[in-house]
Amino acid sequence: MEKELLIYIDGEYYPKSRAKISVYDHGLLYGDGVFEGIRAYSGVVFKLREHIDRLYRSARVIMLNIPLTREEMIRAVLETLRKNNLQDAYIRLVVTRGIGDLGLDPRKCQRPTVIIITDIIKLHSSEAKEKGIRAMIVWVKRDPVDATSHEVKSLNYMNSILAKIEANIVGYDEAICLDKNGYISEGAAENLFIVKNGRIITPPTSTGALVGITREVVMKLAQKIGCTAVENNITPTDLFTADEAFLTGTAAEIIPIAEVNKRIIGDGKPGPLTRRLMQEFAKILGDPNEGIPIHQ
Ligand code: PXG
Repeated sequence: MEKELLIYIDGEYYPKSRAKISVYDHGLLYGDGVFEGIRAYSGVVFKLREHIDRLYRSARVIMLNIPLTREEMIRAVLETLRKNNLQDAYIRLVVTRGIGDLGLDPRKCQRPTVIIITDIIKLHSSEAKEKGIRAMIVWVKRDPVDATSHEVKSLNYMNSILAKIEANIVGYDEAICLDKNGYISEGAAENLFIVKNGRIITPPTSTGALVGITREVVMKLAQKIGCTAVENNITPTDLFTADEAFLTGTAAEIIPIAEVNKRIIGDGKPGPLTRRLMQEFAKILGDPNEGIPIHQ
């Protein structure tokens, strides 16, 4: 039998089939917790420190005291990868409010649950990267910044799941959410960019979008190749008439958008700037300066 992956739960390692938490955990009962999705490429955990910083920022907003220091958390992630002998991996870090009673009061939860899953990554189809995807602006509005917006990367993902369901039922590859003012916010689990007159534009996080790590990397890469990258409100019309459009995310990396609600973006093929950014992005993956090596 193939050796099972080991999962970290509260300092202990369990084989995948036996890695379980209580049904009284408020992460399950209320989506009360925070998480990160991270990747390792060729033995380097890409932007690990940035992900850890975002995790602790999310935790601060929901007043969750993570029982590990950032350095301990980094060591635990690396150790889990080493135990599983992984070089290229998808890493899911979850910190829940922990075990409580059936009421939602978080004060009943004594100790947060810390989970680190490291697994092989299921790649997006290469066809999506070569041809671009078909996306749909859905009726589900991105939760606003005075509610459960994705400014906090919480376990409460119903907003994104509803959006994804809408795209699924009509056969689109991805969903795009507007904010409550009608501006583009982001995809179900990706940030969105458009290219107009050689400039790249992404919506501000005041639309409820996540401060994506890939989003930051792409904005820096754009500047490096001499292209202006700005945050600005994007209307559906701006998106329909963009020269190019693409999505970014840890799992997605950079994915060109070929079509939105049946409007062809540009000439319907991945545009030159999108392709250039995809090339630049591929170059930094696995670079020890762009993350933390698993074996140090
Ligand atoms: N927006 C949202 C709402 C997200 O959940 C991104 C943007 C991109 O952020 P990063 O930091 O990854 O560049 C995300 C990413 C998956 C998956 O397996 C991805 C995410 C969450 C859950 C699953 O595709 N988040």
